[in-house]
Amino acid sequence: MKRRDFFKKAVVTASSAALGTSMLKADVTGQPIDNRKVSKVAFPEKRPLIMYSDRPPLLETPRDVFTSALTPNDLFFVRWHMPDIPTHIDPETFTISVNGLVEKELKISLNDLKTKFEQVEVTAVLQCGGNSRSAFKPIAGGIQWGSGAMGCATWKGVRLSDILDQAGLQKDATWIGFNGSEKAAYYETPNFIRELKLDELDDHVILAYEMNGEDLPYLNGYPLRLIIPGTYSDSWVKMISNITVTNAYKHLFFMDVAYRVPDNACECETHEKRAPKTKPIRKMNVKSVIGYPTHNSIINHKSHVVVRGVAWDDGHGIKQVLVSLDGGKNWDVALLDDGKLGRYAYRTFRYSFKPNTLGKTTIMVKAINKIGHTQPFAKDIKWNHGGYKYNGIDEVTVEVV
Ligand SMILES: Nc1nc2c(c(=O)[nH]1)N[C@H]1C(S)=C(S)[C@@H](COP(=O)(O)O)O[C@H]1N2
Ligand SMILES: [Mo]
Repeated sequence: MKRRDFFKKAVVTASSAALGTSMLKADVTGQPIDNRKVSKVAFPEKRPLIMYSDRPPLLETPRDVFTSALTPNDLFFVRWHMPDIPTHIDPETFTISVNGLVEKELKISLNDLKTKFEQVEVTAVLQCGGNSRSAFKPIAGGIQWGSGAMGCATWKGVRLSDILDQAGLQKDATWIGFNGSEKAAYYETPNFIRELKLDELDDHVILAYEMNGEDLPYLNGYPLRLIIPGTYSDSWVKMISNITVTNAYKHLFFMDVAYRVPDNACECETHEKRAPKTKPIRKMNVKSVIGYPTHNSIINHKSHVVVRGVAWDDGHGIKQVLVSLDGGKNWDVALLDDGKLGRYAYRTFRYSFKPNTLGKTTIMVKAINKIGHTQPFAKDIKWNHGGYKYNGIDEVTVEVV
């Protein structure tokens, strides 16, 4: 660009900013960045993943893993807010304490947890509220995740309600705080604590020690983590050391500032005009991700291609997954798996076609849930400054040769 043209352009931008509303049009949201390479190094119990930071560990699962309903433990994404994660936990001496407004304070060992309570299992999607954040334009604050800040596993553990029953709640108990075991590197940073209102917690909420039939991987919260099916995972506290029952909400950084969206009907705002009120992100919206093929794959002309991927929501259940090969004009129904893993799990889908035109082909996928909610086109996604809850229609572009 010539210098003169640059100035011309700068003038155009300035005048459209003055118009205000035309700035809104510039806030077009696109597709998440989903073709990043995996790191050359791997963390213990993990295969190489897409790495954003090693301290704290921030690891993303590559898109091509999302062709099966269960995400393998060693490919499961990792997100920690604080760098100082304990490096050693002794399962023989580990206990979790339950205190605060309870009749009887408890200290439960792992062994007690596994032998003295009813053992339950739930298959559920764990998705960070910031998953796919890299799609937001202008850029939204936080890790620029592609679509792999999520996974689905079968979690085994004990119902939180059974533990609270054993402790016995006092009459004015209203909030339950969960502490992670890690520490911040600087004393100004608060520890990772989440508070949940008692009435938000149902029987599906469990304290899990097992993931897909094995101990939790260390980085996914060994030896115990909270599982809250249907909700974004910011409250699924890992490496829980302590459960404290209170009668008043304490103002906590991770509850008051992060993982919140505008408290208005569209849950949206603009870069220039922030929404005055916010609310926690909580329930997941309906979404689907294509696992195969991936971006820029080479596909043979007239060969038999089976598009595969996963779809999920907050537990209402997926009704249909639709595929478009013409930019979203026509949609065709994909085949869904039998749904045996339950309403909180991924439903896998498949869709066969024979590419009959050469060159670039874009495959688009959208899911519809049982209450009729679906995914908007990426360009119609509403912006929020935290970059949360992205669920635009997914697409990959392949090369037919
Ligand atoms: N103790 C602790 N638990 C935590 C967090 C954390 O930083 N510390 N991050 C939360 C967030 S924001 C996410 S997305 C999930 C990530 O879980 P994973 O690392 O098992 O994928 O853990 C949640 N639980
Ligand atoms: Mo998260």
